[in-house]
Amino acid sequence: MSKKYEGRISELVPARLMVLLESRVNDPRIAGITVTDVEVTADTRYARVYYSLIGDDEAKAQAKRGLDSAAGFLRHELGQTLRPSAPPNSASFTMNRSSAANGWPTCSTSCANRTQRNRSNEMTAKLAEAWSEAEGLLRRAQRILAITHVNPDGDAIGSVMGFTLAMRQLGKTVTPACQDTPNSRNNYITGINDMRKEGEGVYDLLVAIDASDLQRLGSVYMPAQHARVPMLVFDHHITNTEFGTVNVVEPATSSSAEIILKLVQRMGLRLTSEVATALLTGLITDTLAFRTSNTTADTMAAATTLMRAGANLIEITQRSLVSKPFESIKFMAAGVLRAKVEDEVVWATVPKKLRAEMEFREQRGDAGLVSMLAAAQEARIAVVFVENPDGAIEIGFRGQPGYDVSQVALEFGGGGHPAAAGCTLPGPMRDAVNRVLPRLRRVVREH
Ligand SMILES: [Mn+2]
Repeated sequence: MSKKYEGRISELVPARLMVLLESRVNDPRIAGITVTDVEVTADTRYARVYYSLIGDDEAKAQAKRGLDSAAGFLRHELGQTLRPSAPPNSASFTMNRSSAANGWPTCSTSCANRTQRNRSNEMTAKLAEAWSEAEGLLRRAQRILAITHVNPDGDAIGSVMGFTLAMRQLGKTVTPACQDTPNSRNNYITGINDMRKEGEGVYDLLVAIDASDLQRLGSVYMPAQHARVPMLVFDHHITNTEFGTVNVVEPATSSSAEIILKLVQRMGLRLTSEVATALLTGLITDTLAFRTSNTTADTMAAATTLMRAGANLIEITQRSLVSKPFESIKFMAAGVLRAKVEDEVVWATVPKKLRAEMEFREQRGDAGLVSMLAAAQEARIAVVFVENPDGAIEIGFRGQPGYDVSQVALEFGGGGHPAAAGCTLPGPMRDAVNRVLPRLRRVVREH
């Protein structure tokens, strides 16, 4: 499974570019091009895009002009995804129009398979190298800012706190940070009150945990201050854009917490019951208590290790997953009543005013509605559209085994896992629904 995932990650940045070209640039001159590969220099200042095009010289000349005029826009948009190590104005994006990639479409199947296999071996070697570079960066660092993603879930909080508590054993100053306040249900995690909401300060290493792209770090990441500080990424999202200086990305792993456990073991740190409690929270919430398809034998082994170290499975499951305020149960029930099943897609919209009507204090999120709807036997995919206070529509997807919703989320600028993903679109609600539902119906139809 991991080989399949590894092969796919390296296709995600080209995929993101293709989406930008098709849905945002909208220039007929570049309609026929296919982005085949993107190389980004280690300092991320230069990107070289390989593309192929079937057509005569005139069509190629037209495409060249189209790409030249779109380069500024693409550079900006990609900069939102990749981390610029210099202020955006001085970042450079080079469209490579060499014929290097022109032969690819005529490549035979065996050639394509060979490319895939080489890529897979390269990825394994790359990951091993990333792990040892990560360890080196951490050992050398003295002041670490550990950032997790906006609207943090249990894995975000558990893995960033597990990391923080473990690295402090080495005498380092570690500051955990997240743009948004963690849910109070996670208050049993030691040190959670140390979490800061901004990234101001002098740091010699940034560590991004459980975030698939730079934007997910929200306002904690401050380009003016942080762009020249090395960044280490630990993540398990298949849609990770590898925006760090060093990227430890393992999409076949259940949770970022499982990756942080490996880090603790590799670095010979003590697995205290506080560290184990934080990390087991990540495992439990990202697998919905070992029920989702990302749960592997390795996940269960990791859970055993964490329990032996003193983490209480029953209490953590109860507090981080099962128990919730009664008002949130009522809110979810109201959402369920609004849901419909059409063409094997179960979907519901949650307008802003529903929160007020149900006296639901939380301003964001779906209170678990999409996971509940995903239980519908009549549907293959579940989707919930939540209108945020600012009018943006936050969309959560769940797919049954074999249905990949991460690709759909990615196409709409989001990300996630094959079985659970999300994205945010501009409002109004009706526009977001009209864009997303037909795409999901196609996933079901083409399955
Ligand atoms: Mn996670």
